Amino acid sequence: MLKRRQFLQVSAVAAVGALYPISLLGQGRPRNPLRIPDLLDGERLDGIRQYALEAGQGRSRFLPGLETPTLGFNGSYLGPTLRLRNDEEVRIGVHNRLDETITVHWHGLHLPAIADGGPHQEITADGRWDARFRVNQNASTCWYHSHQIHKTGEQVYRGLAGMILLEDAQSRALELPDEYGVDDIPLIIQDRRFHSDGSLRYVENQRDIMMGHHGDTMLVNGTFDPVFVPVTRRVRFRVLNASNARNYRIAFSDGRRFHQLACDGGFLAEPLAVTDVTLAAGERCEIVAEFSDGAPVDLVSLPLPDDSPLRSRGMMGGMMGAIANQGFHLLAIEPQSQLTATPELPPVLASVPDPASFAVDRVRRFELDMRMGMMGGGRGRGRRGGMGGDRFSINGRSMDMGIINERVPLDSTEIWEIHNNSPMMHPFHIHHGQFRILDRDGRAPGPHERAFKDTVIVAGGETVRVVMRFENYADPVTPYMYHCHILEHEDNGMMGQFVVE
Ligand SMILES: [Cu+2]
Repeated sequence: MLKRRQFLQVSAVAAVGALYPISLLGQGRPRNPLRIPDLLDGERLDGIRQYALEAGQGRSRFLPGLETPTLGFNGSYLGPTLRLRNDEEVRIGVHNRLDETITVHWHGLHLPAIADGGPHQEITADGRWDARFRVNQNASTCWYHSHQIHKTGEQVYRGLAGMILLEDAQSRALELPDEYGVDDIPLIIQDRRFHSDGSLRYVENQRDIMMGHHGDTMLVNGTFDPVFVPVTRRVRFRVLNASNARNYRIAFSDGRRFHQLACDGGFLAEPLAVTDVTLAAGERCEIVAEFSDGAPVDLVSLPLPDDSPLRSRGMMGGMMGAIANQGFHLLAIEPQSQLTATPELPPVLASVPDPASFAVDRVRRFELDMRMGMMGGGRGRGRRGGMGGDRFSINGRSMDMGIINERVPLDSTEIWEIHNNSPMMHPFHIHHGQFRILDRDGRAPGPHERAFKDTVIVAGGETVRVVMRFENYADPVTPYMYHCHILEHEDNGMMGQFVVE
């Protein structure tokens, strides 16, 4: 059970930090029904399942009485949920109706580099781009978002993101809640900052870059102060941290237990009973919660524990402590009076191979650095100097579109040893596919992350080893990316490129 102190922190801190004090939320006035993004199933044409996305500008109503200029796919904010099926050929056509260049990256998908939607697959203003690939991986919850060089943070912040549900034979065979929008619910969690006229505030000072841009107002699926009404006893939530920088510690306000089914890249071996789950930027999880008692409850984000490895160290820890201490209400849940029965969770979800059994061809090391400027810290390792220069780097280099940093042989298995030289955590994301976590500073990963992942938390000072198979798609010219998923860090250089050849 959660400690009483934690609940007090949730309400106290949220009241201070939020644009609309938490005490006013949901008290005697209607909340906003949780928006459910449209489900895009595609249309089969000549054996290819075709999807169409159109990026455009819009105006969104988030806050009472205010309009916010936003970006979206097929709508004013965020995009439809794409449902993909394993082994199907797909074509996703993207039309960029904006007056700026974007890209659309399929985060978590294993596909050819040319279809990845990274910074090299630019879609200029009014341009079109087709991603063609064969779906080739386990059932999972992935997402798509802009990956435009130096602009990813801003474009995602304004709305260029959406969810992807990947099905396979295994996921269809399991008796899990899977009726989209009814008992299988996407939760795209984002924090935003607003001007008094309703427009979005983005990166206002160097701190927003250094710590990553954090907001004081929560949106779930682009809904402010949302309420969800369960009609079934069990509900599966697919939780995506689509925030630019913020870590969440997701829990229920009454401390109830729930089950985690999956992390980024697919199912855990069996459902894991937990009372909270932590998600860094870019990470996903699937959870199932019970509402049989019919009692209303809130989904919240709790302050990080005092000893959390996600807390920054040293001077950075002092600066970021206020953020780590924040708690937020995310979603009010008010079950309908009559709830439809749903089957018990299956005891076994998937067969998940032991990462220690992988035959490894090579170990590569990646060192993450952020230079603190006037604040001190970091280590000088051959970077170019100057304010606003290479403050964020991997192996001493900031992202350079013209440099391939690593060349990985096709059909090889590698350990990537990621060492964080900086005092704050970074969620490290690798394109091309899914990996397993071998260990953290030599210790086994937690039970919640013993499945396929594409984004891994690397705490300040920590060394995390992941093992990944590089296969199926060789292209000596077009690179995949690896980077920090705090988007302001990515945009400012904590990113590198590799080819599989
Ligand atoms: Cu970072």
